[in-house]
Amino acid sequence: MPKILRATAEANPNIAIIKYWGKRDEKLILPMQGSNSVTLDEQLKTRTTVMFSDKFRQDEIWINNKQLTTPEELEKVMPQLNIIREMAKIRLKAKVVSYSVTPVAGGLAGSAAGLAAVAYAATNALGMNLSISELSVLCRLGSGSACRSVYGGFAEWKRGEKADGSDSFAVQIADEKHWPDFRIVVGVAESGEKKVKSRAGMKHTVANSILYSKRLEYLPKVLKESKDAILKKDASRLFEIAMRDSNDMHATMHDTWPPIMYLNDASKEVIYAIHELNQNGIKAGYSFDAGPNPTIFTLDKHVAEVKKILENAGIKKMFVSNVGSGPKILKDEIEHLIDENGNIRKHSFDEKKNMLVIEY
Ligand code: 2P0
Repeated sequence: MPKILRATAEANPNIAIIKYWGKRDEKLILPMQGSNSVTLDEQLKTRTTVMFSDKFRQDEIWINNKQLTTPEELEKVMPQLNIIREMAKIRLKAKVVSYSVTPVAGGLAGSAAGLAAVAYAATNALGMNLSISELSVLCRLGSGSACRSVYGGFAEWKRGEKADGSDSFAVQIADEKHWPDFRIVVGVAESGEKKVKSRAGMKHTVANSILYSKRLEYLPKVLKESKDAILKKDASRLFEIAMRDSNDMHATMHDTWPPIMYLNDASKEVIYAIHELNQNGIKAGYSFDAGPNPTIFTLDKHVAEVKKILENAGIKKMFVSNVGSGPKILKDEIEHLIDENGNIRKHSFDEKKNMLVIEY
């Protein structure tokens, strides 16, 4: 019987503390600057099964039970798959079936978990034995922020200097056990598709923002300071750096022409309320990616107050996450989203049980 080239991986999203916003190489996805992040726990994970087979006539990519068909939808995963095929020296077509608990494209780092899970599942299906740095590069070639999801805990994506991108990958700052009372409260203010996708938004910013060059000047210093604050578990220092960096990134977005504005009224209400909470000492720090959904970094003892703030801003749906772990490979037959014959298994997310249910 021919060997089944199939594997299933799960990966967790990461939330940037020092944000990545801008590329120096569009094709290789090389950033203008370093960034760092914290990996979320399994509540917002993505599970992906990849199978290669000579039975498949064409590549098929499915996310949350919907087949991706347009070039725009396929622009991240296809280059990544093609690079993996090239590395493994195979031409077999692939079926990729993914389920993401993260609202896709809602500015909630969904593509990071998604592209990390594809890289892990595809390379595992082909029996490729890659180092974690090589895997991080492969994740990066799908989506920049995905390269930080290869680690649990806190990670830094090195800008790198080389033109081929071989030194632009993530390294771990501290693992998931380092800071047990660290919490990330993720509010879902909006889960719809955003107006300007990150990829287009950052390109526009690099090309048009006058403030952007100033951002690049100050980032090396805060990258170092934030790493130091993580290692020392200096919460108030880290939360202040995170808020300032989020504000700075959004300032460069507003500074483009025409401007890009991802924050909405609820986001702004959260910003004001967190500053009020922090009046007598910093208890929490907000951070916004390319969307209106607030992410609040805080400590366990302040979670209740933070949740109240989000609720008061009209945000009903939220996740309180611990610091999470890196990707894992699932080996049980029942866990694959594609069966041995290449058929997609029916699957859906059971909100009540808070778990992915697969028909087997
Ligand atoms: C980040 N974001 O560091 C920043 C903060 C959004 C704001 O990484 O073009 O989906 O695939 O490299 O990784 C979103 O951009 O963009 C992002 P590509 P990606 O998390």
